[in-house]
Amino acid sequence: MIPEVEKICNDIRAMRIQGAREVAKTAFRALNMEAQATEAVHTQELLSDLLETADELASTRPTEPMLRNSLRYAFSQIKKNKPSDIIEFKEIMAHEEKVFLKNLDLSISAIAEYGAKEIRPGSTVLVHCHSHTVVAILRRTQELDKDVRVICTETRPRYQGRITARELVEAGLDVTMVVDSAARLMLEQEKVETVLVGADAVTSRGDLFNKIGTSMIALSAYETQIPFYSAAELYKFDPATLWGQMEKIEERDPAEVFNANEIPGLKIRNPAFDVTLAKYITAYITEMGIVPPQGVISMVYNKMGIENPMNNKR
Ligand code: RUB
Repeated sequence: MIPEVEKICNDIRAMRIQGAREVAKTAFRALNMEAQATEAVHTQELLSDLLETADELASTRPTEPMLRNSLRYAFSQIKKNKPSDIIEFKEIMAHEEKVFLKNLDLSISAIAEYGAKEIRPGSTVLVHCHSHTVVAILRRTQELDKDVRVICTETRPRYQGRITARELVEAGLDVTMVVDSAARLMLEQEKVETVLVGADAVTSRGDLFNKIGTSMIALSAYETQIPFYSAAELYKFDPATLWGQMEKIEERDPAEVFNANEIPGLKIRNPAFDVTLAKYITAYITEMGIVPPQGVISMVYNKMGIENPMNNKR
């Protein structure tokens, strides 16, 4: 692997690059960088080098199907185009990177449009962590002069809420930050009308994997009857869950939480994500429209142009 790609892997692990879509975009770019820098002579040799690089990239964040799906897409395009030599191989990779990134731009614009329509002018939205997709929706509400107020959690232990806060304040929104455990109180006190979070993984049952703490907020929203939305590109769908495989929850360095040496004997756990069951989710905001959790699979089949196998069952 070239040093630039090694650095990218480290940056993703250390969360200098964070948020599922940014991780996926960067991984695709890294794969192309590796292809362009190759000294391989045969296409087969380059393919096996890239498979190794892809494994390394995919292992950087275990709870990220969008990362794995984007790498899979790159290989599917290589397979489809059957490059006859290294030059053609490189051209395909460069072209596919452009296509992939352009499509992601189109998706996020569509999600921003659908999401912004769903938010009532003058209302208050509660968000958690930092999602580029959620920020895009809220920026769009600002362009539409919707005068939306935002409550954002700080998001322990890595404080991604600060990124959200900075980006939204810069976009001109009225933003208030609270500690994570104040979310329940804020829903009522601040008369929140919409809870809006991103997505790391969506399963075949429509369950959502997102930043740790999301499920507690979803439960509170359910209890207080406040609609709970997740803004999720269909690339967040994990096909492995169709066959019953559980999404892995990334467990990060305990030192992000606290220096355990200060209290000898103390144990610390640091799970990065949790699961919110479909029944607590009002809808997913996807690039193909707003759908209830049960509808995500049909959308995925639709987008990928795959016939839903259940349609043929009698
Ligand atoms: C970020 C997070 C985000 C999703 C979606 O977690 O949970 O809600 O990744 O983000 P982390 P996006 O900071 O650990 O990566 O909308 O940008 O894909």
